[in-house]
Amino acid sequence: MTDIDRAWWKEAVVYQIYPRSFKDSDGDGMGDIPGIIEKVDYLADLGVDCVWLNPVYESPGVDNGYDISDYRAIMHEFGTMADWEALRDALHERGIRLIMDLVVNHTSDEHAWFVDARSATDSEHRDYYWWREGRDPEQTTLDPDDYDTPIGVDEVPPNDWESFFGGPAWTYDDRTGEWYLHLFDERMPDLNWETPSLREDLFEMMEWWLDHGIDGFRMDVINLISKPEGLPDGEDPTAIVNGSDKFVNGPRVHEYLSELHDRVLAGTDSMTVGEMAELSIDEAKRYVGDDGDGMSMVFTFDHMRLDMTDAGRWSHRESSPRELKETMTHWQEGLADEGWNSLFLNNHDEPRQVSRFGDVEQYRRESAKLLATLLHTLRGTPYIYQGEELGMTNYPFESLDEIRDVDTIKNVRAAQESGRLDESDVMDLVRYRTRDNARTPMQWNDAEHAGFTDGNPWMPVNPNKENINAEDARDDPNSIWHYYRELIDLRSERDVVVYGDYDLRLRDHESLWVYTRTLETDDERDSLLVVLNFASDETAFDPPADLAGRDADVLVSNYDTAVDAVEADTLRPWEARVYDLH
Ligand code: TEU
Repeated sequence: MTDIDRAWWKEAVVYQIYPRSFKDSDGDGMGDIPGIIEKVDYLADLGVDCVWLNPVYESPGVDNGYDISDYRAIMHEFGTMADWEALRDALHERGIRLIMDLVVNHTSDEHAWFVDARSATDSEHRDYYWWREGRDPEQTTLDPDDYDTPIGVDEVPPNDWESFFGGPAWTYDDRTGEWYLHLFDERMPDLNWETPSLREDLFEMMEWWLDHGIDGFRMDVINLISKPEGLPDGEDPTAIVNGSDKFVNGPRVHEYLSELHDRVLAGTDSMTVGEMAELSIDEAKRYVGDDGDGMSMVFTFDHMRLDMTDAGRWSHRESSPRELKETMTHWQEGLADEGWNSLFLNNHDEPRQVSRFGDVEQYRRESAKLLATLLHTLRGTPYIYQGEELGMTNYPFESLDEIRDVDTIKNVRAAQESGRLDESDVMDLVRYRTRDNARTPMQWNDAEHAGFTDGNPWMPVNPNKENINAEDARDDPNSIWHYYRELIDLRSERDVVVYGDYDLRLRDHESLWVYTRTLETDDERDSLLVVLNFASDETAFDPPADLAGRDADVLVSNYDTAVDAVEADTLRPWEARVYDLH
């Protein structure tokens, strides 16, 4: 018997908006908040329940807004605080909630706190960041030539940690002769959560946004905020970046997040989703479990690493549908009894899902619909990344000159310099992996810039906007867009889709992903069977014995399918079926 522990954020479908690339209202080629307001009816028609808005705060734009210089101001290219309030109201009027991106592992180096901190070793905000003296190269295995230090400064950093964006995680600041930590770009210094007044300033900022009527936060790299005593060198050569064995899920992270929850979120109906790479099930339960830190759910990334070798993101290996099934099933089963999964296959940091996991050449529409069926019938909260509902694809980049993403530019340069990446492989890998695949403008129609802007877009529009765009999709009843609507409607109509137990069947099948969702409450037993053919070939489906012959009808399918029972059948390429079991 399933006791239903209801929550709005479990029942919701969340739509992620990357504001730079969603809709430009003033012709400067950059998306903005008034542009989003123009599209709130589009979101309401799609049927989503919540918007996750990527950062719109004041920022110099080193990392497209993840480098915040003022947490309480809107970046002027995106509009004003009045525009933001109008967007909030427009969404709420349509029953759509709004969660904001919370970036509190680091700030921009232009934030007033860092400007003050770097001015003097005894400045008021010095301890808001991580400052340390360098080390004598002789005392380490580090090579001074690997670091940019002024002539006469014969030092290496305080430890050997590396940045996610390539290169060292420390930069020498000659104003005070010390090094500061940045796990991302050198213009994004890490905040030191050990400083109580910093935590208080951050909690007050979060309360300020909740008082402005938001419904929760997506918490950027939130499991990096605690760094270990002494900042020791990394010890795990297989770590995703050197040192991440030390700073991921650090010693005080749960203390900090519990304090944050008790101080800011307790007693509110807000939702929090923590972005957490490198997470185990047990560690996840410490964040989202019954005795955890009070977070609603987490973004985990095991399934985003399957096509990488041990060399990390800037590598590529072929992964299989079975690996994806096993990895996502691990999390379905791992959080079945406590905690809650987020469900996504792309976002602003990842390639487009139909290009990565589907068959964009032969079966783009069918495979996009199959991936949508998976994300909207697993147990957890589905996240739709802007354009996914159209089956938008990766962009055909020809040259590194077209790339704007700091992560791609710096990592590819570091890989080339270290010889890890041959010149001949660079563009294939960049085309496959770059975050810019997700940041090309939303394709509204087949006009010159896909209806995104009347100006020159900051990123090139995908030429396939000719046949992949919202206007055509909405006019085509068989489009991917209408299929998403069907899935979203199914979720709102049937509790079993949200709360039903997940039970994987045909576990060893290489290309079929078959599972039931079952919800037994005091007054009903509801069961669905989901059958997905992750292949560009026909695949025989032999139902599990206990389901063979069971009366059923097909609620949703990406082909015309009419059956009245669960029977052996041949599934067509990328065929997806959701059976209602009677
Ligand atoms: O991403 C965190 C994270 O894991 C990324 O650094 C990822 O490793 C990188 O994007 C390459 O895959 C969050 C935000 O989603 C990302 O957009 C920011 O660049 C990053 O944090 C720093 O704030």
